[in-house]
Amino acid sequence: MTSTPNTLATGFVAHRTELADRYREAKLFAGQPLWQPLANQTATTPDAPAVTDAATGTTLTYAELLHAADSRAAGFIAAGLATGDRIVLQLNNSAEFAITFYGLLRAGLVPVMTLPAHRISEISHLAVGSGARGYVCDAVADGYDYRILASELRKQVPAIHHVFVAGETGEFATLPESELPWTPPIIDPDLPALFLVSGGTTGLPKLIPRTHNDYAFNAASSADIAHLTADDVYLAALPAAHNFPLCCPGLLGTVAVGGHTVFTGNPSPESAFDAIEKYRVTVTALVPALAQLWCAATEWEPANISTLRLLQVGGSKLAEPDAAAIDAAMGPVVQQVFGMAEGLICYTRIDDPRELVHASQGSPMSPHDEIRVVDTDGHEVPAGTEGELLVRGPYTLRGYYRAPEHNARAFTPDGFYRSGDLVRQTRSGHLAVTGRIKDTIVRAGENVAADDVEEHLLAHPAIAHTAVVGLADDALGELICAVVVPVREAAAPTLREVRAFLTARGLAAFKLPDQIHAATSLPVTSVGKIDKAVLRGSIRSQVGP
Ligand code: OOB
Repeated sequence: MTSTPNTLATGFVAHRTELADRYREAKLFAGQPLWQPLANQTATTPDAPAVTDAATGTTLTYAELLHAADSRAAGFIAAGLATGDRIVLQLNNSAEFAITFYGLLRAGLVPVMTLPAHRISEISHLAVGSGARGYVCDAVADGYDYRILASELRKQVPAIHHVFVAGETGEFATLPESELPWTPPIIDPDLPALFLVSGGTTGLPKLIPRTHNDYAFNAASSADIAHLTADDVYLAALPAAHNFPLCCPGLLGTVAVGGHTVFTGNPSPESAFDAIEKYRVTVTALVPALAQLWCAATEWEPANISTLRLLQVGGSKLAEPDAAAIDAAMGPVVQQVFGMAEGLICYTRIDDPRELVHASQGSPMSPHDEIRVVDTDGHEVPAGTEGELLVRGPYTLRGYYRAPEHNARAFTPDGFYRSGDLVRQTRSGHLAVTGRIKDTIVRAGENVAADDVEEHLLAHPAIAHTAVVGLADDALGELICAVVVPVREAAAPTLREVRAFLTARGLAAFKLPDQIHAATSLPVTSVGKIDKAVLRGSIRSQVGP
């Protein structure tokens, strides 16, 4: 086994570049550790509620959260961990998540933010890639025993010396606590504070270093755009380690303004609506499939959710009619969010006209975000034309961690990240996401964007959800296969009906589905996006190779 040096140096040290000078002159960066806002809020409003665990009803004030984080930090250090060590963090949504996350930051340890749905192949890959020395997990959550994963990880990755378990620890150590005196180490705010994992649905996830400076900027700017104040209550319903509920504005943005974050591990409307009513939640973030479910549930769920003023929806494309339907059901609450763990976040703004909020995925968070929309030759296309989105900016990565070969392809020579997303940009600077470069089907030599066909299919009154995938075919290269989930109590339309419907909507003949499969649900990734790789596999196993 090759040994990985114990270093956080990323090979692209942002603060030495001319761009970093530009950001510094614009005073974008606080030059402080990412935990600083927690310490500041504790100094000003120690008794204000900071985090609540909806499952147990436990609330910690700012003073209690900082104290709990510090005793955890002291515990990690007493266990033998040292500043700069990477720790794989895999906790479900709970107050323990916040305590442990801030504990790691206060100790100068660097969390690798994995999601509860990750399993041994992803966790061991991320542990090796980050050179981690420790792993923190729940004992059992959502019916899954993470201690089994932990044992396997210890076998596969001997560098993992420390395993800490929340709950019944089994053979492992408990989440550490120590009241020994200890002071947080001085850190370089241009080094990574944490690693996010890439959200791509193909291949193994990659490590995205986020510095103290860039991530604090992400949190503060997002809070500003959400008009977040100390009176806001943010519900973390998506997995809290994901960039969206963690920092857009999420937990970190809420802490930045002294607000209250409520964690729930159960985003179903039955459970989440009760939490909204009980804690008077004002802001939350969902993926489109959940937002649609909530929208439908407003018809039968009795809980009063009228405190909710902002429902952020992102992670995958929210279709225009669905955005309008949510507003109609819940008041003008929708904010579309098009973001990526790699950096760039686009938001619709609270005072944008509602039609724009429904029809676009927003505009970049910072005036310092530089956007290019390019054709396959890398030339910029005019406004209104579809192209690949390239981005460079103060909080967008300059390279994946320890991935020089991949970085050579993923960035332009002048440092723009090639997002792989297809977008159209309006003259006002708003972006509409039109697809993914890899999410195209090549049928008889024609390129068909899956999203394009999906949007037309969703207009069918009997179709609630759909995903369009390509299936290998000897004659045509690929066939267009539509998997549809019918609306409640409706039968899925037949292939003939769907083709007639799409033709009537003016869809080109070469984009019409060749196959249709009815399903009761669609497989989703760790954060709830449709998992097309799994879908393709299951269709293949149904119809044969
Ligand atoms: C968020 O982050 P990731 O890293 O899990 O996934 C990023 C990718 C984007 O490149 C894009 O392909 C897709 O997810 N995406 C959207 C979208 N938001 C993300 N595609 C269409 N419409 C949208 N609104 O997913 C993420 C991170 C922070 C905030 C929000 C989402």
